[in-house]
Amino acid sequence: MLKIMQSEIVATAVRPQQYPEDNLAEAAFAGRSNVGKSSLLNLITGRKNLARVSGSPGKTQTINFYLVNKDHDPFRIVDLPGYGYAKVSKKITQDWGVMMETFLTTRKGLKKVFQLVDIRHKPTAQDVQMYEFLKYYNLDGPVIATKADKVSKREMQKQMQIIRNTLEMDKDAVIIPVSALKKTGVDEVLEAIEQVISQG
Ligand SMILES: Nc1nc2c(ncn2[C@@H]2O[C@H](COP(=O)(O)OP(=O)(O)OP(=O)(O)O)[C@@H](O)[C@H]2O)c(=O)[nH]1
Ligand SMILES: [Mg+2]
Repeated sequence: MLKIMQSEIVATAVRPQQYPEDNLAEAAFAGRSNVGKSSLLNLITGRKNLARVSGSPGKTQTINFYLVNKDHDPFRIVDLPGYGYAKVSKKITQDWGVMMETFLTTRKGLKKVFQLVDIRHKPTAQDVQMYEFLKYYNLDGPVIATKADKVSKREMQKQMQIIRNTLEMDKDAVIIPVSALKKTGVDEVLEAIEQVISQG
């Protein structure tokens, strides 16, 4: 079982020249702004403030690279900037698109992208678009249903089925419910990361 012993931010990028230069294996987190990407990173690394978390959407606007376990079987987790929050200019939306597409289509060490969706809601049109894009490039990894503490056990099953149907996930594709608040789902996410990182 993967254990995260050590983690640190190693790059903050908006363009490829700012990416780490080597092709170390990477897994990335994508999803709507405010869905809980940075919180998930903090949860699995056991670090409260590794990635900045905020109540106001649009906190992470750069591609942030985190080096994990640098002394033993190192890999990177990449926290991607969120999409879908209101009040952004057309220019920022365009820049976001270029930044994401460039990263997702050129990154040699990138194994899979974990798509995060809020367990309470049906995935948005942008979530669907994002997941389709990932599938097209064979980058679709497990889907993470965040904020699982906000629903009952029964509701959880129902919502997961809605997520599966709306994203048109493959039968064998996995959804992992996670709560950063209750600290649940960590082992499942670590196991999924281990699997993704070790793939050829
Ligand atoms: N109840 C609950 N709240 C959560 C959970 N995960 C995140 N949040 C809250 O949701 C808000 C946004 O979390 P972030 O981790 O900053 O979200 P993000 O996806 O990184 O957002 P951007 O950086 O804007 O893309 C914060 O107020 C978090 O405390 C969770 O599992 N349960
Ligand atoms: Mg963030």
